[in-house]
Amino acid sequence: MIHTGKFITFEGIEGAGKTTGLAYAADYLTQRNIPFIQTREPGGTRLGEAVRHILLDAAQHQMTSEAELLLIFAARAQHIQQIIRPALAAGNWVLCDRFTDASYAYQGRGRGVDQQRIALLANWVQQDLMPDLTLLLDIPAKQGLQRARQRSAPDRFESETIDFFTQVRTEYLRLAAHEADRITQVDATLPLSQVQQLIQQAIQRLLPHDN
Ligand code: Z5A
Repeated sequence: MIHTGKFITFEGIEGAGKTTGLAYAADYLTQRNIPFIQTREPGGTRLGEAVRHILLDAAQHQMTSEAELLLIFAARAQHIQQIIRPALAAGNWVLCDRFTDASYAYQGRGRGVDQQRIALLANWVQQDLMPDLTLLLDIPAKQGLQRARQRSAPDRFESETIDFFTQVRTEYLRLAAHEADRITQVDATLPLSQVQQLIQQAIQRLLPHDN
């Protein structure tokens, strides 16, 4: 049997706590001597980080929804081939801040791109690659934005309205209901210690029994 690592993605709207949750998961795997890498989308490769810079640039306000989607999938194709697949094949776990669910939520529900087009691109660039576990950190849009906007000047996505992020959240919740085996929904409004406990429980289910 080929030994492969597990692929865990973190999703949620702006300010839900994905980055905080991923850092906790990284500590948890470190304590158990499980080899892993941590990465993010858009990004994770030189090309992906360059694309990320374009995508987040507030000056790119004329970017069309189609161009946005294709840039995201170009970065994803590079990320999968250069980083994710080789890491998993070498037995490493992969912790990834956002993946394709974000495309259904942001570009599909948020921007109104046909979900079937997104599915077509996903099938093309991912083939059989799917996360083993997706942690959906769920928070109402207003609360998430309050957390996120305490930080810095808003980027191109962060400048969107509450309605936009409410739509994005709705799609994430729909995906979680539809793919309950893969997606674990975590109430991100809970105190951090409880959120971490829920993340730990979900990851534990992926561990071999002797770990
Ligand atoms: N995007 C897309 O459109 N389509 C795609 O396919 C992909 C991405 C892959 C960049 O993503 C943009 O890319 C994203 C969608 C688009 N834009 N938006 N929105 P990103 O992941 O880099 O950006 P982000 O959503 O802006 O991440 P974020 O704002 O850093 O949020 P976060 O990682 O979820 O939150 P955090 O940094 O962990 O926590 C935020 C604050 O809350 C921080 O001060 C924490 O200490 C605090 N926090 C966290 N948890 C708690 C709890 N439980 N209680 C209290 N406070 C907490």
